[in-house]
Amino acid sequence: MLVDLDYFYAQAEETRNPSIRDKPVVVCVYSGRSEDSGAVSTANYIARKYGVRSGIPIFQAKKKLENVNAVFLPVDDAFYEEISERIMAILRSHADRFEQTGIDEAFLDVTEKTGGDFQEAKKLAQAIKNELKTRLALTSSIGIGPNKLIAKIAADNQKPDGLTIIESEQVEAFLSPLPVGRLIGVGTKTREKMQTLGINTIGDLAKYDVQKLISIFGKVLGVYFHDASLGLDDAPVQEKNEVESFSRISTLKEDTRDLSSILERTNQLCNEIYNVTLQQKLVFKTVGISVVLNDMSVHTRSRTLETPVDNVEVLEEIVKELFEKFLSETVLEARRVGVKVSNLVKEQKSQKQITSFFNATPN
Ligand code: DGT
Ligand code: CA
Ligand code: CA
Repeated sequence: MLVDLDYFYAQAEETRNPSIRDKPVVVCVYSGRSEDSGAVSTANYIARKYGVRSGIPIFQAKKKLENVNAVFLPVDDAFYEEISERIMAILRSHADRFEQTGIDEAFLDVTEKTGGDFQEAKKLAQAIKNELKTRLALTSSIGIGPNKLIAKIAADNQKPDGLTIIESEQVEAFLSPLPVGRLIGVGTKTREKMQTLGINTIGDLAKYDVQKLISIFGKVLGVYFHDASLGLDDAPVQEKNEVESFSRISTLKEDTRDLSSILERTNQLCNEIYNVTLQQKLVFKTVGISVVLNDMSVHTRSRTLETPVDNVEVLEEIVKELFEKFLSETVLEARRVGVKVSNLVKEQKSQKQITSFFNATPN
């Protein structure tokens, strides 16, 4: 199955401020050049009814939502990553094999635990949706199929809060009316090329002579397009052992610029993160902080070391230095503070911890 969270960044924002749930919510990447320059990252489904989509300019979204009580928010990556980690921990616990493919989506191979029974898989998917809902207040859409290709397309079939099951014998009927662009690997250019060949739907592609496809797109792609149009895919669900970072963020009891009250909180976050890396036998070279100030602006700072940190005191010390420096650059008060470690490597005994600390270079 493929599990994909609905309108992820905007829904994450709704969980920390439920009062915006019944309004259009638009999460934006502000470029900073002028007040409204930048693009929409994502929007909730209420805003989508007004035509707001990922990637459109912010001023266009504002125009579409003129005279509507809409909420525009800046992206807060550290917060979404933290929620993503919690989602993935839940999903992983339900899978025989697990493969995260984006901040808000993952493949779960559940063949063994369901005995290959689609009805069992459906029950499991419903249980996963319920768990995400009760524990994290998030809705998701799940697609179940005989392979990854079908599961992914099935997950997009019904959104938000969808659950679509495509059994082997339903594959052909499911795929054939869909536009070719729904296949992974068929982007705008390929789609246009296929259109000139009279191929509009996946069914058209399935009927197209494979030798002709090969002569046009080359052997590898030609064969792939042909197989994909028939729903054939035998790629395994494979754990990618490359979690890129761990982060935690937390709202302070009150807005403050007092270093010791900030550190009291960040030291807790450091300990939580450190315990996770310890469990997974990982060490890290980059330490970052994030701060939301009382004007709601978001800031990040980081430092990369030459050798990995494998000691919580060193982590706390670097976080302290980053905050000291950051506070000297602003007159505002901090509202939320976060810690993030990245550049993860498998732990090797025999590190010179103190040296690694003195080798610290800012970035
Ligand atoms: P969905 O799955 O259709 O309900 O909506 P989303 O928002 O979850 O869309 P998805 O799964 O494609 O992307 C996950 C997150 O990635 C999304 O919440 C924000 C971010 N994202 C997606 N597309 C864009 C984009 O074009 N620009 C930027 N900056 N971020 C994007
Ligand atoms: Ca999504
Ligand atoms: Ca996604």
